[in-house]
Order: sequence, then structure tokens, then C-alpha cells
Amino acid sequence: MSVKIISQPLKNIPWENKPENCTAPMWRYSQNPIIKRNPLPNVSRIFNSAVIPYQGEFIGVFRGEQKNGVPHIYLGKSRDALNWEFEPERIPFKDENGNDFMPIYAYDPRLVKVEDTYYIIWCQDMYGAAIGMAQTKDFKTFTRLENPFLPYNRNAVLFPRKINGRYIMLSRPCDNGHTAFGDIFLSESKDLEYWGHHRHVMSCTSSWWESLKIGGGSAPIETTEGWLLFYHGVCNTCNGYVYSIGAAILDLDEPSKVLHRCEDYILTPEEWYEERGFVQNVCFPCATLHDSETGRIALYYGCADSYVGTAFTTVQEIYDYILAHDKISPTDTELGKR
Ligand code: BMA
Repeated sequence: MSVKIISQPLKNIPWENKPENCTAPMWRYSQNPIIKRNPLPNVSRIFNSAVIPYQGEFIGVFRGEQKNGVPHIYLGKSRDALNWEFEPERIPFKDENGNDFMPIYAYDPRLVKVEDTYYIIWCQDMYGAAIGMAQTKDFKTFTRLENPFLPYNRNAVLFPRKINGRYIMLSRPCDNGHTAFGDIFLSESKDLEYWGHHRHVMSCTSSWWESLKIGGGSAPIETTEGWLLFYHGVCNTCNGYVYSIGAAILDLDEPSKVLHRCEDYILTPEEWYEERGFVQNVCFPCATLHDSETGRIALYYGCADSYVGTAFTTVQEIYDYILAHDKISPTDTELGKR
């Protein structure tokens, strides 16, 4: 089956061809990690970050771990989406009246454009870990919106367009610690303020790499065969959690229904910058760039809570791989309403 990305073309997407000896469906950028340690005077590590095309170049929101250990979100700009320059100060979030309204901490930002507005979604404190959200049109003023969900929830991903007139957000309810459980759920909103119509999307499975918990990754990519979702899957070992990247295809009109789900991981910690760092063995997807003309996809993922990496695939290659390793359960395919 031939599959196509439904979105604007992106002629300047970063790209490297698949190495000849590579048998995996996704291959790492040869110059990874693209963001190294101590990227700013007061930031020791940037990881788990999201990028998007903007005015012919690229812009991104980056999780910067300050030297006091508190994470905040920093703005970055790039011509080629591989070499990044960062604003030295964290993003100055305001409330709707223009007053300063900074979260106590903020991490794992996602960046999604819906219609003419860019939305940043992240994890922050609301008397416990919860989801924070802001909007911008110009990347100069950033207005916080009401927090969409109650605590505890630290992993939310907005769809890049409304479905049946409603904004759609994936999230993963959790606890206030390192959360040894977790499924992906979906919520709808007409106005980005009141969220409801909650549906279960998918659970962890008996596949070892995603047996403990799963969580949304990059914003879903619209394709002719459904929404392509890269997500993270976690297993527990005697040396701690291991974060890998999985892939699934969700129904275009009812995305709480999983059409196809890859039993095998797409990417798992193997390189030094994924296996070794502040937290070992973490590949944490947060964004993609994609080109509808060539089908090329560049995935951005946090590496070992220390770096940002990029990996490449095409929509056809990943779709074929998902179908060749397709394993779905009734809790995947059902609407998820109980
Ligand atoms: C999760 C999140 C991520 C982090 C991962 C591994 O709970 O906090 O930000 O990358 O743990 O430490």
C-alpha cells in the first residue's frame, strides 16, 4: 500500500540517506547528538525538545536543565534544523492580561501549529506534575492558557488539526513519582479550555520494551492511511527504566482507535549518547519534521536526559515496517469509552 503524508511540503527538511548496512526502519543522523552539553551559560543539558518549520527556517522549544537543576523552556532558532542557537533566557510566559506568569518548572515541551497559532504543551507543577500550555503567533509573546488537565499527568501531545471541529490531545495520567504504569488517553476540546470526551487509546503490552508504561511522543503526522504516532515505551530492569521509541497508526476520524501498532521498537538506546548520560538508556521522542513531497521524516528525540538526537525514516518505510510487525489488541482497536 502506498502511503503519503498530508501536510505542507518541507523542501529544506534535514536529511541523510539510509546507510547501506542498516536493516532498521529508522537511522540516526551521523553527527548526533546535535545538541551537546552546557549549551548555555546557565544550562547544563538540553534534551526532550520540539522543533517546527517557521518562516522558511526552523524554531524550537527546548528543555533546558538549569545549573540549579530546575528545568525550563528555552527558545531556539536554526537555518538547517541541525545547528541551533538559543535565547539565553527562558521563555517569558505571560497570562492573558500580559502579566508575568512563569511556571515553577517546565519540561518536555511539544510544539504544534493548529491553524494560524503555535501551541507549546509541557509538564509543570500544579501542586503536583500537570500539563501546562501556552500559545504564540510570533514567538515573541507567549500567553499561557488554562492548564488542560488535573494532576498528575506529565505527558501531553496536541494533534496538528481539529478533528470533527475539536482539538485533540493525547496524555498519560501518572503519579507524583517515577510512575511505574501508564497508558495513552485522548481528550477533546472545542475551545482549548474545557476538555472532555476522554477515551482510552492504547495500553502497554507484553512486548518487553513497552511493558511498563507508554506515553505520547511527537505530534501525530497525518497520512493517507491514518495518524502516524511515534511514542515512547518503557520497561523496567534491575538497573532502572529503559525508554525506547514505538510507532502506531491511529484512525483519521476517531484517533482513539488504533489501526496498526508495531510490536517491535523503532529505536532503542544503542549509541553512547543514548546509553550514557544524566539518565542512562533514554530515547524520548518529542517532534518530527516531515515533507509531504518526498515522504521524508526527521524525528527529534531526547537522549539519556542529556542531549538531542535526530533520526530519519520515510513514511513508506515506517508504514511498511509497522504493518510487517503489526500486533493490535482489543483495547487498541476499540473506541476506548467505558
Ligand atoms: C520521564 C520524564 C522525561 C525523562 C524520563 C527519563 O518520566 O521525566 O522527561 O526523559 O523520565 O528520565
